[in-house]
Amino acid sequence: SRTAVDPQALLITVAPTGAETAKADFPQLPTTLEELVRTAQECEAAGAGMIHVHIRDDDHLPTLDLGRLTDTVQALREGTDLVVQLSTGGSVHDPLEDRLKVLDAQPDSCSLTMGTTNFGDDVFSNPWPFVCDLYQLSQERRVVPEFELFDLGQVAALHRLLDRYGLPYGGSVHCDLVMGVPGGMPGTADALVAAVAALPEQVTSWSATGIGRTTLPVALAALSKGGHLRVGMEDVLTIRKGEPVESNRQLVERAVALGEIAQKRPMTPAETRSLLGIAN
Ligand code: KMH
Ligand code: ZN
Repeated sequence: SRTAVDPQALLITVAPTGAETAKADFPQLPTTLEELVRTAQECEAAGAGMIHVHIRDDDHLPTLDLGRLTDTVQALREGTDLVVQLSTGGSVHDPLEDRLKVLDAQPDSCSLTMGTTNFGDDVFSNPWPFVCDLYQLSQERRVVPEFELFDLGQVAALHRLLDRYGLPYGGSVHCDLVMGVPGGMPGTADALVAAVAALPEQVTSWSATGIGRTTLPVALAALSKGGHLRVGMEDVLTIRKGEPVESNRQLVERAVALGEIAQKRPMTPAETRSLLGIAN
């Protein structure tokens, strides 16, 4: 059974890299293993409990290379206590087979997007049979999924998935609302309230993130509804209008400050493990 988690503890997940931004356009983006581990350490010290990881190759391009993913999980475990979540979303160009193989790197957690989404001019493909295969694989491999919800229809898909295949490994159900993607639900308080109201009863915790200029409205709405926060350069590249983000730590520090206003304190990695049902 899960240990009760302090209701005043706020989980801050950092998503430091993503797959969409080019290093050449944004040199602060952590793309090498060394940069990623240093970023993770800084963000952990600032108050993050979990890291959502996309990796890059030697040319700083997105990759799902299994050797690199495995080395990354190991390096993050050695260098930090953060819960390590690997993205199974990858980039919009990654084949579904490669995205399933991400679980071979044995992360603590994996992202699992609940449906296909228009993603700017691209399509982020998550056909239902793939969602089911990835979910069952996460149960087999004992990897705790984080359900990524880009749209209200994906909340309905989560009901179907849990009804059909039961609870995730570990027994917790943690979701992340990814709002404000052009093609997904808007990053507004109204949309957040609607999505949270529609979550399945099995959900034990949720976070939210708003892309780009929706980052603050979504964070403030999430805090007021009792949710957790995801922040990082995967989702936003400016700290305020016209001012580029200097580091992921800066975004984590801002999340901690927002949490303090809401009388929350950062959740530790150990508490995050307890929240998500991840074995120590
Ligand atoms: N890069 C996006 C196409 C995830 O990490 O699972 C998908 C994404 C979601 O970032
Ligand atoms: Zn991602």
